[in-house]
Amino acid sequence: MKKKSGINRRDFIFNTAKTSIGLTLGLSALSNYAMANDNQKILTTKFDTGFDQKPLPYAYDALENVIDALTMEIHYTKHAAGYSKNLKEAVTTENVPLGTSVEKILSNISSYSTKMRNNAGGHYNHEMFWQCMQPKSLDNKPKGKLMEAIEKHFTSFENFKIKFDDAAKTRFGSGWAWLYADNNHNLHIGSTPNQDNPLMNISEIKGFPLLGLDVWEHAYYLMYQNKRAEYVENWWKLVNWDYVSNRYASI
Ligand code: MN3
Repeated sequence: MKKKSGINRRDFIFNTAKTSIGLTLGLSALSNYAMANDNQKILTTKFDTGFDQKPLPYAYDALENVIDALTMEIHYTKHAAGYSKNLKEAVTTENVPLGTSVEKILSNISSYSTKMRNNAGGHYNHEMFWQCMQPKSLDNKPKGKLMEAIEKHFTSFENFKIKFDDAAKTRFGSGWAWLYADNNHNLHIGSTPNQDNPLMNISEIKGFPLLGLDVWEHAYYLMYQNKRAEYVENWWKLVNWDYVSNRYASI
């Protein structure tokens, strides 16, 4: 993986511009500007999320035995559809400039309403979640550079799964478990409450999400009831590692 170090000419010009803007607008404006631009680096990927739902990449019943068809249908057509609809409403009400991406909104989410936070997060998380899964395969493991990075950061794939499972099982109430990368491509595991995610400037964990697991009860309750751990364990059979690898390669 390429690492960026030192100050090149472009950074120098950019930082100089930042300083002049800081002098004009005052220090708090400077720190907001700097924060938005630090996040920007990691947001510029080919995985930009639109405001509308993309079609589900498989049938509702394609994940049966791990996630039942009715759960998938309600999850996609009711819960996730609601986040997309409410996000678009919030974008209109809060006069978000035309052309602003969902990612950009998330990176500056502290400037918006709770409605925006819940629904921009909800929409982004679900659009990613559907792609993170595929009909189950037998030997389901990451390959290549992603596997190397997982082994480097978590010792082994098994150890990585234990840590991720722990993040998913111990998230109290509703939320998400994440594998995410920081700007130096180091991998981390963590969880967020509700529909928050690591792209949000208010999140305790920050970075680019590579793999996300929905641990809201609506994601598993019909089949697993209170047994979240069983859902999490079964869910590994569905992970679309090619998609996760592509996200990793995009940063
Ligand atoms: Mn959900």
